[in-house]
Amino acid sequence: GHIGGVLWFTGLSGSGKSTLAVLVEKRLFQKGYQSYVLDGDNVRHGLNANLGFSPEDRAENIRRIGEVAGLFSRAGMVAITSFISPYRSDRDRARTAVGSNFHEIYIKADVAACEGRDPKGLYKKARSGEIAEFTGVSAPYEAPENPQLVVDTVSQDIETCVDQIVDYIEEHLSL
Ligand code: GGZ
Repeated sequence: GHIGGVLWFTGLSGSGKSTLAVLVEKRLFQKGYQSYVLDGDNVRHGLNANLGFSPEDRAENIRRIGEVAGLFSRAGMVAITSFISPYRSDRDRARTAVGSNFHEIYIKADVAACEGRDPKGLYKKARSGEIAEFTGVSAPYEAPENPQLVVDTVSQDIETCVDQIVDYIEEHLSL
């Protein structure tokens, strides 16, 4: 039957989460599935506009996103969440809020690779101290220990990564 799910992307800034989220959403749309990307643009600017990047604010950011993603999932849609979500405990809480149908997908790229890309110049600002508590530079990133899927964006091109995620979805979500 048609049931929804949550594809919970986690990874550093610049790892490719948002790029992949949008491309996966497009592929799901072409297959006739309802999906929706939750990301900084539509969540941090709205629902979570009062939150910053302290550990407490990140925890609350992820808590709310977990609840919203759970609602999408229960409405029968596939929510693709694109947030760094650096703390294991916060991701585990999101998993609990969603229930089964939570799929943790590690968008894997190390700090050196992300810093080399630095599309928005944020790593540069983090190194100079202009941005404080920047994940991977001056704030921690706790890599997933048992993710459902690891997508390596350093050693694979973007289309291969999209294919890997879509293949996973077709195998593990009952859409
Ligand atoms: C990390 C920051 C920070 C700090 C602003 N640390 O590359 P981006 O710009 O578009 O993605 C980053 C985004 C991270 O927000 P999340 O909601 O995903 O973070 S978390 O899950 O940890 O709550 C980056 C920008 O916001 N950004 N300051 N200090 N990223």
